[in-house]
Amino acid sequence: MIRLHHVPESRSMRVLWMLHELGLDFELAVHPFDKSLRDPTYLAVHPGGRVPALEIDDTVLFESGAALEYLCARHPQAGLGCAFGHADYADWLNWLHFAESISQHTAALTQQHVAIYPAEKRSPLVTKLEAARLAKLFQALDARLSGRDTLLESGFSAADIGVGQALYMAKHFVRLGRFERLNAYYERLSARTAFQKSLPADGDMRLYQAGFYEVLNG
Ligand SMILES: N[C@@H](CCC(=O)N[C@@H](CS)C(=O)NCC(=O)O)C(=O)O
Repeated sequence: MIRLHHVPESRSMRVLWMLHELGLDFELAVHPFDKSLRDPTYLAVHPGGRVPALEIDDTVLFESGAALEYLCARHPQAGLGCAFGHADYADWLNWLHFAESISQHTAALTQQHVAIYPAEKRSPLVTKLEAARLAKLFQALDARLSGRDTLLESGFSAADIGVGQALYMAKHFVRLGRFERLNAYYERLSARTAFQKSLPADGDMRLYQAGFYEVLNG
């Protein structure tokens, strides 16, 4: 039994994308992005009341990076992971978890632009600093992609799934078009069938109502 607890357009999308890449059968439990994530029934699955939570038989993975690593180890034939001793192993780990470096700033920006009410409580300074820090990470990725189509020498991997999904969220706050290689990379990733299948379904609640949120004026 595989069950993914998911909020559309959130970090759980990276696990959803991975499940689709692997072609597995699974159940999708779609949650609203609200305080129901802190209900005792859900806290029994994810102790922090967050998404994703991936249930596989009696095991629960409640960190997106851990879930991707676990699925890679469980399905080595798919070639999305990288074994210790492989020339790309350290790069695979670094870039797989780089997704979370991106997502922490995206989460801060989502909070500022989307979650905080009333709007006058939002901080122009925080939006400026967090967008600048995100842009610095985009710059690092753009440099990494010089002469490469994927983050690893050995080709498409779970690292591209983690980072590609992080970019899906982050591009609401820093424009990818400023970074030519990164933009082309994201275009390639988002054209994948499994990525398309991980997008919100018709009628799903959206985290982002706007395509882009400018730094606030203060
Ligand atoms: N490091 C965790 C972060 C999980 C996380 O914070 N997820 C967000 C959605 S992107 C969430 O569930 N937020 C709910 C909340 O803050 O109440 C992971 O990668 O799984």
